[in-house]
Amino acid sequence: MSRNTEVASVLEEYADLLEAQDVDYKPNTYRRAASNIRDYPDAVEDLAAEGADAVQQIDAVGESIASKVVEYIETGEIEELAAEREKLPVDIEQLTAVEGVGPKTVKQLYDALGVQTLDDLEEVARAGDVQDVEGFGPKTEQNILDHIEFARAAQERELLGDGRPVAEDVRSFLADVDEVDRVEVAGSTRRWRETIGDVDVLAASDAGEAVGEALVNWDRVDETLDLGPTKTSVRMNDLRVDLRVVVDEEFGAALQYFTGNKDHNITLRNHAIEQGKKVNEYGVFDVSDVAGDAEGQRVGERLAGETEEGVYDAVGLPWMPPELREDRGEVEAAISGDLPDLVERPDVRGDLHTHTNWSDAELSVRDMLEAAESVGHDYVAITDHADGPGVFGDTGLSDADIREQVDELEAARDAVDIDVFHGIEVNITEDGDVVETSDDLLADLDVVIASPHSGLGESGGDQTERLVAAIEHPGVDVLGHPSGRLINDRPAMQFDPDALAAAAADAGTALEINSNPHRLDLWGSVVQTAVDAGATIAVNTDAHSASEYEYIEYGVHTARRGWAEAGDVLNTRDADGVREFLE
Ligand code: DGT
Ligand code: CA
Ligand code: CA
Ligand code: ZN
Repeated sequence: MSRNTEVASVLEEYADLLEAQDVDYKPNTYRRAASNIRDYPDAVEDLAAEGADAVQQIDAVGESIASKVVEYIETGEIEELAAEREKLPVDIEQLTAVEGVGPKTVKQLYDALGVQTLDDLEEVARAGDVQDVEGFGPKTEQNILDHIEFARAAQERELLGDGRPVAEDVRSFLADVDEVDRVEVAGSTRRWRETIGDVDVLAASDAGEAVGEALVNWDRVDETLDLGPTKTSVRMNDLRVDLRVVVDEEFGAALQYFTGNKDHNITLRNHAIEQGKKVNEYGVFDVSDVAGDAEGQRVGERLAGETEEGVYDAVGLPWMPPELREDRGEVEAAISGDLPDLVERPDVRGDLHTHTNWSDAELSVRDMLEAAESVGHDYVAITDHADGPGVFGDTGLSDADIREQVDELEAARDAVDIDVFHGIEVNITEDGDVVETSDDLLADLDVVIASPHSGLGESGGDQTERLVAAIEHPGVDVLGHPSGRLINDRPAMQFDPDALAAAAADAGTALEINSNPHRLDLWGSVVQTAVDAGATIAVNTDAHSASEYEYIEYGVHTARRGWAEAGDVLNTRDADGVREFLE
């Protein structure tokens, strides 16, 4: 992969340091640029090699940011950033990961108490020193203590959205290595878990040494952690990549084993034991005639191991998609023949949540429609932000704005060959109402998404009532990113999944899977509860740019982690089917 993520986080650090010093506007300009660089489909270092002008192709990247990007790529540092770091020598990324601690708080705590790291922060909060700092109190101090653990845990796992592209690149690199017979991604990345500890890749080869050598000599690898004939580990893009090499004959068993998760493997092994069989990373073995004290992993009659299908088949089960392998009842369902027929990417026919330059995105209505058409959608909904609590600055639309947007939408409609829905994303107030958008207007629009944008995090206590009220609001069609979580940055609101699911099924309001890799909200276990209760799921991207339409893949795999079939997902229907649901 490219260095886009790395460059983005450097710019974000600069933005935080500027904000800490009370600089206006600039921090947000840098953050917007950082976010676009992170999501830019081409490698920022290639643009930088062409010069600052080329870097400016990226939306929201102006002259001064572009020259800093070039400086960073060329020298490994940015002089102005180094100066800011000297003024405020703290680990600002780590500290601002604590909910409720922003850049300005970091500066106050540094000035008053010399806090530089998360450990320092924990120490002074435990000692009760934070509440004595001017502008702080016992409540803030407790809040910090409550959220330190989450911030710490968040640093240990990476986003699937960062790991998946690396895993795919490693796989295609290894597929071209002569000594490699087969190669697959394994582990949590293959199960599409929303965060990953490391990336696991499995190769089949008779020449493990050469395969490991090939990987560590690849120019994309930043550091070799371990090199050997069966196991090689490297660091790439700040991720750990574990490569295992096995013989082709045992590839299926190894793939099954290293895909996990651990609990799924244990349940599967126990199922095998009941049949006098043994499943391990080398194969499936009939051990019914083997003496209890027989040594070794490859004992008894070998039944399977070359393919994963063979492994499951040898214990009387159908192969099951990796997304299901979380030990949430999949082995039992496989035994009784009740595995779901999971939704697939091609089933999805449109996107019901997108933004334009009418609110906080860059592209015009027409550009977003054309982009939707070019990713192959049959329809798309434009759903810009309404005014309301939690909506960034003045980017939210008033009723009058929305009425005005109709004209532009009508004009743009003719430019594309897909169905277009006009919608809005309204804000759920703390008491569950949706405000500042009149009921009349909501009734006139094709689709209304209600999302929480304020009162987020877990500090507000149980928010079930608030979310259920929004679900039951007669104007609302879809509950958007229901928990408000930002993975590793902001915890999900607390709510009761059963209550949410039942209310959604009852009211005929769809529950969103927001496909943005920073959100993936809702997620597997809650989706499974919703699907069980008969609720409808909407897999949306919340695209704020053309490239973000591609996030749909993450949403689809998240739906699969929730056992969703095509019939459970609103946007697998054709446009008329969606219209019927919305009415
Ligand atoms: P991660 O990396 O924390 O996101 O999660 P995974 O699932 O990728 O776990 P990882 O990388 O530690 O190991 C890869 C797979 O190997 C895991 O999903 C299941 C298997 N595995 C690892 N350790 C054990 C174990 O102690 N017992 C069993 N049954 N399987 C294991
Ligand atoms: Ca892993
Ligand atoms: Ca691993
Ligand atoms: Zn949105």
